[in-house]
Formats: sequence, structure tokens, C-alpha cells
Amino acid sequence: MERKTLDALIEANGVWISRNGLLHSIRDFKVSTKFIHITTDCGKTITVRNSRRSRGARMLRYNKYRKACKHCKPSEELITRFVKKDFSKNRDARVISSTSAPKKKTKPASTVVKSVVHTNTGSVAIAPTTEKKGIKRIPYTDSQKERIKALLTPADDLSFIEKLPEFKELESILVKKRREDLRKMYEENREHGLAQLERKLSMFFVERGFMEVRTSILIPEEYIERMGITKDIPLSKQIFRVDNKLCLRPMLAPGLYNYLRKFDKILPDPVRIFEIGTCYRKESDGSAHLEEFTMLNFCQMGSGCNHENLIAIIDELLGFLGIDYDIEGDSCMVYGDTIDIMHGDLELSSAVIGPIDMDIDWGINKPWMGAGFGLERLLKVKHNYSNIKRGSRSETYYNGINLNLR
Ligand code: ATP
Ligand code: 9UC
Ligand code: MG
Repeated sequence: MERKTLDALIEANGVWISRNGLLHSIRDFKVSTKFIHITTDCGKTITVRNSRRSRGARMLRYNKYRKACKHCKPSEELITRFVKKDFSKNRDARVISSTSAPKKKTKPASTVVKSVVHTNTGSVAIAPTTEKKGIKRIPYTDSQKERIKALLTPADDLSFIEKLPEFKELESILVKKRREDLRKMYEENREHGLAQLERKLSMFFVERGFMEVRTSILIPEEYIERMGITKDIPLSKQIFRVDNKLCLRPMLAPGLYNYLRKFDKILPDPVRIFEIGTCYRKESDGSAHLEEFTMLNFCQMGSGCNHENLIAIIDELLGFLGIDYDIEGDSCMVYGDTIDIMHGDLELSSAVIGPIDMDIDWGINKPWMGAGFGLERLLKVKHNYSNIKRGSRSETYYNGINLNLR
């Protein structure tokens, strides 16, 4: 049975579950060609893609929420309709995988489904449950499970195996498969996924009139403060400091500010530039965060800097990459209001429409817009990697394949 579209789910439920698990009642919603514009009773406006597979659609198919929004005050009737509805029969078989990185600050515990059937992330049925058909209790130890998970790729499907083999046997089957995968890559393509994505993105933006720039990775620490990242802001504690006055850049924005200021006097309006490069942040959270990651930041200064044009570029970009997304409003310490581009619970990008107060400190006095994307997150989504490390700079994985293959 075909899954319901998001607009049908909204129509049927009359509620919206936000990223932090709050249940809002819907005052009004409009459906355009691709998007749904929702207004909640508490006055929030949300624009989401009308997709069957988005986070919003998934949340509405389940009957879980963390708590009701105290400003919306959804009626008992509305809540009961949402909680009691019987979508279970036509719910798709996919479950939220425990390996798919619930965003730790927002994901309500109540939505995490415990049983992990084989998911498209390549995890095998290593679940503490026996309720579903096809899930076998697996006698492996924890470290053996870890080893199997590391060797699996999203293409593997072990769910059809009636009885899983002894650990050693399964391990050796998978090792053999991974060695074959690598030999095939060597024969056929030989491109590193991250490098290839950088080249594709670079072409995409150059073709659309953006000039590519490369700025330093080692930057003055003063730039961090000038970006408004003062000691009291969490990102400040995430900076890798080098010597006295230098640090590794945590973002591309300072370099882009400097370029735009210089190009403003030289290039015709609007000025469009972008950079792709490594950024560094001290992180403690696992499967969606790296301490060394690759950012794409494109931006435009001068005329045409508005929401519609910004979303149009992002939509074309993600269409080009074949990645689904939702748009959510958010706010951050550095820029104030941001537009977050989400794939499920994973933030792919934060985008900003200037001007903002900080511009003065960078000698900028024109409208601008820009967005920063994490390339490893794009790879994670595109290849269904269980962990962001699979597509990153690494000596442990090559294009998602674990290299411990003795
Ligand atoms: P998050 O809230 O997920 O930590 P963020 O809002 O701090 O991300 P931004 O400063 O908005 O991140 O950076 C722009 C983009 O860079 C993010 O949307 C994400 O795709 C990517 N990104 C940020 N931090 C990391 C990281 N530690 N590892 C991988 N990608 C990252
Ligand atoms: C920039 C100044 C234009 C960050 C990134 C994501 C932010 C995206 C938006 C942006 C560059 C600066 C001007 C563009 N992770 N920010 N300007 O936190 O920086 O694009 O900044 O015209 O003045
Ligand atoms: Mg962000």
C-alpha cells in the first residue's frame, strides 16, 4: 500500500510535530506545487516539502509525541484522533534505526522505535526484540556485532537468511565481499566519494555564475570573535586553537566576508561566490558530527537576495544530488534566524538572509544571502551510510568500506 502524502497526513491529523517533539494544532495550511505552508495555533509558520518520506510525514504516521504545545493547547479530541488512529496496517516497514543518529538535542525519546530490522542503513537485525517475523536472536557478543556492523554496507541484506552462520563464517563472507568491492572500485571508477562530490558541487556553482574561492584553513582567532562567537557561545569552546593567535577555521564565513568586501568594488552586481573546504570543530556527538568535515558555503551579495531565490538554488542543488529535504526555521547564536535544510532529523544546511548587524564589522553594507552545507552529511544521506565517518577523510573507511579486512 502506497504511503500517504504529507498533505493527506496533515489533513487527516490536524496536528504537526515539531523537531523537539512538541505537538502543535494546525490553524491553517496551504499546499503549493512542491511545498506545504503550515501555520500552527501558536503562530509558528513552517514550510515543508510535500514528501511522503520527510521527517514530518514519518512523525505523523506514528502516534507518538513528547508533549503538547502549551501555546497551541490542542484539544483532547485532536490529540486522541492523532494517538488512536490506526495507520499501523498501512505503515511502511521502515523503522527508525537506532543507528540513524537521532539528533541528540531535539529527538524525543518517545519516537525512537527500539527494534531495528534490517534498515536501509545496512544494519543487520541486531535488535533486542523477538516480536517481528524474520528477526533472529543472534548469539554474537557485543564486539562481534560491532565487527559485523562495521563490515556491512547499505547494500547488504541479511534479513532473508533463516539462520545466521557462526560469527567467523559471516565475518569471512563479508570480508571477502568488501575486498571484491574495493577491487571493483579500483577497476571501474577510482574516485573518492568526497573528492568527487567536491568536484560536482564546484561545477554546479561555477556553471550558475558563482566564482570559486579558496581561503586559509589556519585563520586568526580574532575572526572568531568578529563572527560574534564570544566566550559565552558554545561554538567558542569547540575551536581548535593553534599557538597564540591562530586557530583552525570552524566555518567558511569569515573568508567569504573578506572576499565579498573586496569583490564588491570590482565585480558587477550581484556578486556570487562559494568555497568548499575543510573545517574543524571539537565535537562530542557521534554519528552526525566529525571534528574534521567539509563545508560548502555559497553566497550572493547585492540584488536578488531573498528567500525565494535562496530556496530556488538550494532546491536545484538538492534535486541535482537527488536528496529529499524539508525547510525549517531555526535560530542560531551567530546569525540570529536561520533557515535549516533538513533530511529527516539530520541538518544538511543552515542558510541565512542578510543583512545582519555583524556585517558592519566586516565592512559589508549590502543585502546578502548564503548557505553552508556539510558534504559528509550529504554523502551519508546519498549512500545511506550508517555513520558519517564512512564518507569522511579517513584511513578506516574508503568510500564507505571498512579497511580492516585481514
Ligand atoms: P549541528 O547543529 O548539526 O551541530 P550546526 O548548526 O552547528 O550543526 P552550521 O554551523 O549550521 O552547523 O554548519 C553548516 C553545516 O555544516 C551543517 O548544516 C552541517 O551540514 C555541517 N556541519 C556542521 N558541523 C558539522 C560537523 N561537526 N560534522 C559534519 N558536518 C557538520
Ligand atoms: C557570508 C557574509 C555573505 C556558518 C555556516 C553556515 C552559514 C551560512 C550562512 C554565510 C557567508 C558572509 C556575506 C556570505 N556554517 N552564512 N556578506 O555558520 O558560517 O553564507 O556566510 O555578503 O556579507
Ligand atoms: Mg546550523
